[in-house]
Amino acid sequence: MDLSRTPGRTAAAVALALTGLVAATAPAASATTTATPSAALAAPDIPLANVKAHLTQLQSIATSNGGNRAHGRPGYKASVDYLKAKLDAAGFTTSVTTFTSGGATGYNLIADWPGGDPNQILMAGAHLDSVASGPGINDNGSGSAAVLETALAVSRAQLKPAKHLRFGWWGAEELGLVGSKAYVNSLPATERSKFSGYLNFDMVGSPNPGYFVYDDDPAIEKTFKDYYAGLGVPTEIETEGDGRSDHASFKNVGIPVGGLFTGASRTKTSAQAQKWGGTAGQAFDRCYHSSCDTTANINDTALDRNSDAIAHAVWTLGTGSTTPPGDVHENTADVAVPDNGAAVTSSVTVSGRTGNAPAALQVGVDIKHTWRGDLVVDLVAPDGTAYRLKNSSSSDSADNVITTYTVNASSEPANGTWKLRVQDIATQDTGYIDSWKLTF
Ligand code: DTR
Ligand code: CA
Ligand code: ZN
Ligand code: ZN
Repeated sequence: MDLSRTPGRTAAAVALALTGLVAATAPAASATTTATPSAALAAPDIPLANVKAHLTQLQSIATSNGGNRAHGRPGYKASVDYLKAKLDAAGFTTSVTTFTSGGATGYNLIADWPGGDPNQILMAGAHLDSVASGPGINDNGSGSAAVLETALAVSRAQLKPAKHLRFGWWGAEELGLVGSKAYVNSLPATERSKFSGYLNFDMVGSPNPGYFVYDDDPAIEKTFKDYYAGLGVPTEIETEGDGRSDHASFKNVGIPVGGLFTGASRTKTSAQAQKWGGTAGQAFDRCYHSSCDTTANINDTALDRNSDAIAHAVWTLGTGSTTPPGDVHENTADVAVPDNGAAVTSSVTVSGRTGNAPAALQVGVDIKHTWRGDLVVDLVAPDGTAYRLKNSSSSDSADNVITTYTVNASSEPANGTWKLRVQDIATQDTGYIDSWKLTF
């Protein structure tokens, strides 16, 4: 970052700078906000009492089975059986798949809601296992029960979504995402490419709650942030858990992911207590991985808000318009951008299309970088033609470039290897390409 700059321009001016600085040296692009799906149906309220009734059942199961619902223990399979019975009665097509971890059999529960485009799967999931030291009501009965009740709400509504809805409850997450990894590994690449997204919910009722949104896929992140903005509840990017829950299993194979989190063993700051209430200087969940993670270890407001947010996301992402498969090409591999250094690129290879690219090619960009004014960003077509997406700006001190550009690429054959090229042209700020995608 060049200290001689004069940061502090208004967001509007910076936004103008971002779009107004598109250079004349290359075919222009115009920045737009990420398109949201066409009109989606409104989600119903998820009754908190129903979610808490599931937690009471999970507590009872733990109490009757040695005090936990851990992998390899009877309390875990009893938890699976409880949820499966509810889902079968509600008309879901369920399956229980097995895997082995630590010499013990593990179980994943998968529930498909009949109908929707089988080539556009939207999945919501949560790990159902607890640690051995306690009943795991917040971690992760809360996520499991909220996802279950959302699925039951789909059934009550007899929803006919555009996409195919799938729900999953994972075993052995506490041993290292074992169940979700086994599930993803069992999917052939042709199946994985059908997933439009995986939504993960692990600890969504913490007693001293924060409101954290995963910052992985921009469209999913926006769906949750818009929901909370509608409640007037500020959110923060979830930073405690990259790779620490089941969404990582899906992200690692290129499936767009997102989710919500209310906090674990980290301590709530004064600033966070100011905006969210609760107790500063105390962990978000003092009973994390402990025997006191019981039904008393739940904040009802957080659980209610997050249950409703889950339903909002399933309805919004599941019933909106769908992009036909093969039209979206994404690369989620992180690429470091050297400080004040050479340009780096991230590629996607397009094949099987006919003719040229569209006049409104959508370029979704997710670059994590402090002082984004350092960055110059181009789309490079297979024949080497560069389309300037973003120019540098001596005053744009904001972080991150998360937006969708529209490029007139109608003179470019669609098939071939397209590149996103990013260069940091000033010192002292660093970052990386988190992901980017082309939508034809
Ligand atoms: N790994 C989860 C708890 C956890 C810790 N950080 C995050 C971030 C996002 C989701 C979950 C978590 C567990 O102990 O189950
Ligand atoms: Ca509710
Ligand atoms: Zn845990
Ligand atoms: Zn957990």
